[in-house]
Amino acid sequence: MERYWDKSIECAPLHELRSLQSFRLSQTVRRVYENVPYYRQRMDEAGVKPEDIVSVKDLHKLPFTCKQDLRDTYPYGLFAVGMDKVVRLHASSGTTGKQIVVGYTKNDLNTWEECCARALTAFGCDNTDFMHVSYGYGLFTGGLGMHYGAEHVGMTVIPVSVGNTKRQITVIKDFGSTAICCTPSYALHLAETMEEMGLTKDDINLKVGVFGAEPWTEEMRTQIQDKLGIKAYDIYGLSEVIGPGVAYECSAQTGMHINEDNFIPEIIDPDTGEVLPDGVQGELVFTCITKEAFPLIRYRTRDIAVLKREKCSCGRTFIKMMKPAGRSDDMLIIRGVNVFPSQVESVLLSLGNTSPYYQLIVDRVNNSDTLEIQVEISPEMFSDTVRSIEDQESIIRAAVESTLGIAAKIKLVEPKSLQRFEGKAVHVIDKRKK
Ligand code: DLL
Repeated sequence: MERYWDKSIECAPLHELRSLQSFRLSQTVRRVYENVPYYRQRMDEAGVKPEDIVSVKDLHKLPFTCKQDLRDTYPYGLFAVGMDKVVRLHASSGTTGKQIVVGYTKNDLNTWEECCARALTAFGCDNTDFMHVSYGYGLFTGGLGMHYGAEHVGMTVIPVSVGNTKRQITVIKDFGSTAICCTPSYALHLAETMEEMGLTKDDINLKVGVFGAEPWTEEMRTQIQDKLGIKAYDIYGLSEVIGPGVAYECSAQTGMHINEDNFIPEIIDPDTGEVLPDGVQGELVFTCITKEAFPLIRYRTRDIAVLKREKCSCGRTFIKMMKPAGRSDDMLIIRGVNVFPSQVESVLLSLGNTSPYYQLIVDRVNNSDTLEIQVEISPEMFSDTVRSIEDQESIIRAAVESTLGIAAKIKLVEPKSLQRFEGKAVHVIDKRKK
């Protein structure tokens, strides 16, 4: 039976949800106009006044906010309350440039806990569960976000953070963890380490995995579920908007429901900014309508996704976002063709006997882009003949070419020779960016 944290809102009729969103949006816009000079200036430039925004239908009149705006106002320029009301700061990892800072009031932390509690309840967790948190604690929102969300549900939280994988497995085994949250790539690394320690999924008590913070494919889900003996769920979020819990899967696992009473999503054409209809792929944009300290207006996430409002078997009415293909800044353009690392992952894992560890190396030789895909072979294949390894390379080459539409050099490498990651995995080395 489907379980809800707050059925009245998660399954609210659409017209009720819309009027709540419209009310909260108009209030938020008024507040940022009054309290944040940056928003006031941008709205004045666009010729929009707070009174022009009375419903969700008016959203498109507002200017976008992008990562550069956050950098330009670093550190606190977009905060809408005084620092005396701010009780927590987090920061984005800053892998794609200068870091940005986000702030939370006490109410914002409550909102965040609620969002994560809804997700965990949809995943079947309750106060009888033990939650092993292996997201990093610190400025990254993964650790503390899931920590307080799980406590809110009443789960027994085990705040392990990242690192020391063998010890993590001992903790999972000895403390009887029934749920785990970490990046999907780290879940695979845990499974691999467990095997090295001579343990199987029958030696642990895990039932549920809460995975997000990086793109992962359905094929990866199958591998993780098989290796750890769990049901793996997807959770989405970003620091700028609140952290994990912006969207979450339900039992249907056909997309993630967005907590629409807090965040209004839109999909836009990343080149023109035009709002696209549901079902069309584009860049995901969020407007925060309940946040006090850091209420972003039409924030361009750079995540490429599709929104679908359809009747869900779980009963929730919140719109669903399909698994994001990746970020527009992770998208590689190789000889004019758009390539997401997640597409390569999908091809590799669908072929069966390759491992989920891979790396894309992009370079430019004689003014032409080159793509090499290094894939770890499974330990069983390692003992095979050179001939059969070559055969495997050509099978992968053909599959990659037919899916991506470009040729790639495939290089099979020894088991465990590629780097493992405790947080977000890095799958691309782009030497053209030197
Ligand atoms: O990664 C927050 C988070 C922590 C989400 C734990 C889920 C679980 P940032 O470090 O700001 O915040 O990175 C946000 O990560 O824009 C996406 O590109 C990517 N991302 C997050 N969740 C998913 C997901 C956290 N489920 C960026 N699938 C986002 C694909 C995801 N990508």
